[in-house]
Formats: sequence, structure tokens, C-alpha cells
Amino acid sequence: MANSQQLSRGTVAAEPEPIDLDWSTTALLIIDMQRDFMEPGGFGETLGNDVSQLARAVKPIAAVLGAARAHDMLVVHTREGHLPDLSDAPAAKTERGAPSLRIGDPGPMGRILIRGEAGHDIIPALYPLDSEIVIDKPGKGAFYATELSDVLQKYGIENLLVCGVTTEVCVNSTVREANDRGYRCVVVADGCASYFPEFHEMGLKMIKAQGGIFGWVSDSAAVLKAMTPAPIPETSSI
Ligand code: TIU
Repeated sequence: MANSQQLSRGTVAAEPEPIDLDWSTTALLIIDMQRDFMEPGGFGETLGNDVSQLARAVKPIAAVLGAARAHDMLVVHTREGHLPDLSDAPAAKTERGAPSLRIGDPGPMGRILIRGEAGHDIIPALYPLDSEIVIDKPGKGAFYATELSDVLQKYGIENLLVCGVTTEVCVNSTVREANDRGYRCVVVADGCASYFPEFHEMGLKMIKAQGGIFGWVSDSAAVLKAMTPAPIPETSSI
């Protein structure tokens, strides 16, 4: 049960406009905060990226995650990765580019982007509780070939607070499809990050442009403010 001190709904300051959310029909969706993207030696670095660019998202996500847990909100974590035999990894994905290590090759955190390997797991700072849902996805979007749609329907979810990495790849792919499926998506800007700061900025702009063509963009402070009861003013004893 949610703490009785918690608000049941709140208005989140966002662009292109504020949005009123009922927390009982809102889920926190944390995309791919995995060691393979966040730490040296993983998939992100093998693609030639500077993984230190992603660290800035961890604290804002941790703050929103703490508030979501206090509200008993549904929390869903996703992980991008593939089966050990790579049967769910299309050649069009595994052959692409010129990475130093390909998906499935052995790296310092185990086989790159393979389920069950150390690098595939979520970073300790945001580790899921046993009660939280973890969705393993083979693609960039979180709906493709996963049970996410069934999970959200089962819990009566209508709104998604979305955080994670990377802004323009897995976050954008997921938000675009969630929008088509009828979910109101509020993307937490400082809870997302990209290896390319300019792609992060443009990825967020694309979501909120044209009156919020794919959703809303907010930040962790605004989400926390909307979730936290205002302090009760002290009454004068006179
Ligand atoms: N490379 C890159 O920016 N992202 C990915 O490959 N996956 C996710 O965004 N999770």
C-alpha cells in the first residue's frame, strides 16, 4: 500500500505543457541502465562511444525511482540483450558497423550484450527490487518481442514516466511506440542521456515539438515536486 502521506495524483511541470497524472495508473519505465552501456568494456564502448557521457542520468533516475517506490508505483526496468545462441539477434543488427567486439564476443564483463552475463545486468545504483518488473528486449524499442504491453495492461497503466539510455535510440524508439499504443509518455530529461549530447537535446526536442508530438518532456525535480506533498504551513500559536 502507498504511504497515506503520499499524493494520489499531481501536476508535472513539463513541455509543451503541464500534465496531470494519477500515480496509480502511471508506471516508471527505466530503459537499459545496464553495465554494457554505462561502463567501460561493454557494448556501448565497443561501438566507439564515450560511456562517461551517460553517468549524469544515474542520480536523477535514482531520485525518481525512490519516489516511485514510496508511491508503490509500478516500476519496470528494461534490458537490451540477446540469448546466448544469438537466435534472437538478426544479422542486420549483429553485422552492422565496425565495433571492436561484436554482440556475443567475450569482453571484460562477459559476452557482449548477452543475457545472463555481467555486462547485461543493470548497474548496482539502480538495481531492481525483487518486486519490480524486468523486461528483456532484443530490440531498441521495449515493446518489440517482449511482454511489456501485457504487463502495462495487466496493471491498468495509462501513463509512463520514462528514463534511461540512450535518449535518441532506445528511449526514443520506446516512447514513439508507447505513444502509438495510447500511453501518455513523460520523458525525464535529466534521467536520460546519450553518448552524443547534441543527440540528447534533439531527441528530447523531437518528442515535445509540435504540441508534444510523441509526449511530454519534464525533469526529475518537477516530477519529484508533483509527487511530494507540499509542507504543511506552521500555524501560529498566538
Ligand atoms: N548505441 C546506442 O546509443 N544505444 C543502444 O544501442 N541501445 C540503447 O539505447 N539502449
